[in-house]
Amino acid sequence: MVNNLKNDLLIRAAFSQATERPPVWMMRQAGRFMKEYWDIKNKYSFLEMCKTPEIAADVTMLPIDLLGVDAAILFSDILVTAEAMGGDLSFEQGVGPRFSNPIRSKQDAANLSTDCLDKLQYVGDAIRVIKQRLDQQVPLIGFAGAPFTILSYLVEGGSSKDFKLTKTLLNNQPELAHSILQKIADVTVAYLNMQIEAGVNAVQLFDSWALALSWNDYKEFSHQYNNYIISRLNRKDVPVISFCKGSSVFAPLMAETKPDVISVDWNADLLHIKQGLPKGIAVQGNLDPFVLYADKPVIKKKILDLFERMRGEEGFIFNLGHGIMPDIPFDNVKYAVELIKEYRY
Ligand code: 1CP
Repeated sequence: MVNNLKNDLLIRAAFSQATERPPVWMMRQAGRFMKEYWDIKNKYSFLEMCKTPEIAADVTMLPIDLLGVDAAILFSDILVTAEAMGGDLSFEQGVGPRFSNPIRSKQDAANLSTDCLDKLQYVGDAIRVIKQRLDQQVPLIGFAGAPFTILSYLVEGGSSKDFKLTKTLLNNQPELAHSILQKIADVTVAYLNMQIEAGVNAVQLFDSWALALSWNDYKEFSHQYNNYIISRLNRKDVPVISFCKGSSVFAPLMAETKPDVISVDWNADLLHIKQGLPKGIAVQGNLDPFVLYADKPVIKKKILDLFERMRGEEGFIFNLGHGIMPDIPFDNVKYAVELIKEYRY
């Protein structure tokens, strides 16, 4: 494989090649559990941080400099595509993301733009600054939200506990749902290919809330769009990671979309999932992030148990089953990363 990375553990594992230990990075590693994040966040709004390449680069670099993880993930958010399409997005402290113009009618859907890549150029600019800062130390992961998860925010107008409005839309007006999902899928293809063009070394598709769906609804409203996206990426030597909460159940369908890696939530036995996948698909995961609240001997045992379980398997990337919570002690995260970096197969 041709890359100039000084540390390419993540890329090798993603392509199911042998590594001397599992590579480690953590979803939401560039975030609120770090004091240094708040030092920056207290000066700017979240969207200002995303849209100012130098600041996005500063935040992206925090977990590289302070934790020493094996990959950087672009500092941004999955909802920037929805904003570029016309969603009026804000992030309120303690409330989370909000769209003041939720999409509920045919007219709302018709108003969504797909010709909006120019509005996302700041992400390409951020990637170029980050790549310079990284100087090939570790790979940079780009990402986007998957259509169903983005749809849920657009329809609900923000986060949701039960996805009631989204599911009612899927049930009562499936054609309207499909028209929105298709628009999001088209924007996502262009957006991820722009990130690849700008220099990311891997991409992850986040379908965080897929677990809300039944098997049949997942197939109809999530899977086919993820397949549409993944099959249109200019992958070259850029591995594609497919993540959803619900991957314990949906992994066989996710595999049909031919990602290089499936990122698995914490419910399933990771070895069992891996052995059920076609050869050549790697797994990422799957420590319960709540373990990182525990005492260090417990953290150690749970990580080593996972590694023992996965021993001998090529194509394993350590990660959490979902993102780090903001109040997890930094010291525990650092401990986990150091433990993993000392481990040898
Ligand atoms: O107030 C603040 O300081 C902003 C908090 C914050 C941060 C640090 C948000 C708002 N987004 C982010 C960064 C972010 N979001 C990254 C950066 C890279 C990283 O460190 O991993 C990434 C990859 C995301 C992706 C994201 N945003 C997802 C998918 C991943 C997941 O955890 O499932 C989702 C669902 C979002 C929506 C979102 N944006 C922000 C919040 C607090 C949320 C979640 C709200 C909810 O639970 O519905």
